Amino acid sequence: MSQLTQFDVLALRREFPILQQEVNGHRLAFLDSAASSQKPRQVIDCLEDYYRRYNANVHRGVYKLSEEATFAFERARGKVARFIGAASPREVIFTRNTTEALNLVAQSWGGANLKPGDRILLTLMEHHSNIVPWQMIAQRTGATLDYLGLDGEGRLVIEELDRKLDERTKLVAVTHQSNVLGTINPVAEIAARAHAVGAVVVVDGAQSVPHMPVDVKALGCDFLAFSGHKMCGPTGIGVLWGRRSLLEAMPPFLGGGSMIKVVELDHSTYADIPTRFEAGTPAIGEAIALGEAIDYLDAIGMDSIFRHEQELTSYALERLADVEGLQLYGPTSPVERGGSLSFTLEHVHPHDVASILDGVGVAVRAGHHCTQPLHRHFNIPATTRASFYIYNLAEEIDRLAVGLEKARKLFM
Ligand code: C6P
Repeated sequence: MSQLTQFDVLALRREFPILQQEVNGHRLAFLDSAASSQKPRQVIDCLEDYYRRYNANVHRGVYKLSEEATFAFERARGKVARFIGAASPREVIFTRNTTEALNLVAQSWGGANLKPGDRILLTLMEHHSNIVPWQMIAQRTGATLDYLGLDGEGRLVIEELDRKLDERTKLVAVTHQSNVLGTINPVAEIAARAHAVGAVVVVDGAQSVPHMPVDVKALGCDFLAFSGHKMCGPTGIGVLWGRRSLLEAMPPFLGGGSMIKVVELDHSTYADIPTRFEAGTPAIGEAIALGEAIDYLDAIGMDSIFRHEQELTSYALERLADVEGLQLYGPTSPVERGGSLSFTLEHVHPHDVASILDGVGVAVRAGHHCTQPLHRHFNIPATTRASFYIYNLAEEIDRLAVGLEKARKLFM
C-alpha cells in the first residue's frame, strides 16, 4: 500500500484508548466503524468535563453553570454549521441520530406537504431509516413510493430519473454513501434534477459526513441528516440540517418544553427554528462532545481522512480479490466508493465468517445491515461487512484476508 496518507496513523491510534486492547488474544482490529466509530481521548475527556464541571440544563437557568452549558451547546451548533457549510447555525437541529432526523422531515415536512397522488422517490440501497419513515408518512397522506434501481455493481441507475422524476414527485430521499455497498452517489446531480421538477431533496449523510468533506451548498440538497456516533462523537446526538425557508415553514415534530412561545389551555404558539424542533431537554454534553469530535476531525482534515480511506479501500479490494469464493457487493473501482466492503464467502454463513474473524481479534458486522430491500435485490439474506476509518491500518486488512482464508478452509 502506498504511503500517501497525510497523517501518522500509528500516532493517531494511540489517542483511542479502546484500540489498545487485545480481543481473544489478538490486538483488536476494529473494522466496524460504519456501525459506530471509536472515540478519541479528546472527545471522551470533553464529555467527562461537561458532566464533572458544568452539567446544567440549557436555555433555562440564569446561573453560571447553566450559562456555561448553554454557551458550549450553542457553540457546538455553530461548529456543526461550519463543518457542513450551512448558511447559519439556526439551520442546524440537534436530534438523537440520523433516524430521528429523517423521521422529523418525514412527519413534519411530509405531513404538511404531501397529499394523495404525490410521489416520494427513494433508492434500493437505502438504510431502513430512509425507507420506513417515508412508508409511514405515505400511508398517512396517500402519497406513493418509488425506488431508483441499481446496476450489477451496486451503482444507482441514474438514467431511470428520466421516467421516475416528474411533477408528481414531491420528495427525493437518497443516501450519500451506502452503508453496505460503499457506493458514493452523485447527490448534486440528483438534487439538480429533482429541483427541476420542484421536488425537495433529503440526503442521508450518515455514511458520508464522517468520511469526506460535505458541503450542503455544493450538494444542493434541502435536508441533510447524520449521526454523531459514526464520526468520533458520542451516541445519542445527531443532526438535521435544513434549508432555512423550508424549516421556517414546517410545523413542530414533537411537542413539549422549550419548543413553544406561548402555551394557552387550548393551543400554543411555537418557537423559532431551531428550538421549535428541539422539544424537551436535549443531549447537552453529547452535543458539546460532537463539537469536540468535529474539532478533532477538522484538525486532521476531511480531505486527508477521505484519502486515507480511499487508500485502505483500494488495498482491501486487491487483497479480497485474492480470497477464493469471495463475492464482493458494490463498485470495484475505489474512486466510486467509500470504505464499507460487504461480501459473502462461498459455503460459509456471514455470521460464521464474523465469529471466526472475532476469534482472531477482527471485529466486523454480519447481517442485513438494516437494508433488507437491498439484500433482497441481490438475492442474499445477509453479508459480512468490513468498514474502515481514520485509525485503520493496511496490516488490519491483511489480518482480515488471513481470517477469511481460515474461515474458507474450515468450511471447505
Ligand atoms: N447504519 C450500520 O451498521 P442511526 O442508527 O440513526 O445513527 O443511523 C441510521 C443510519 C442511517 N443511514 C445510514 C446510511 C446508516 O448507515 C445508518 C446506520 C449502521 O450500517 C447501523 S444499522
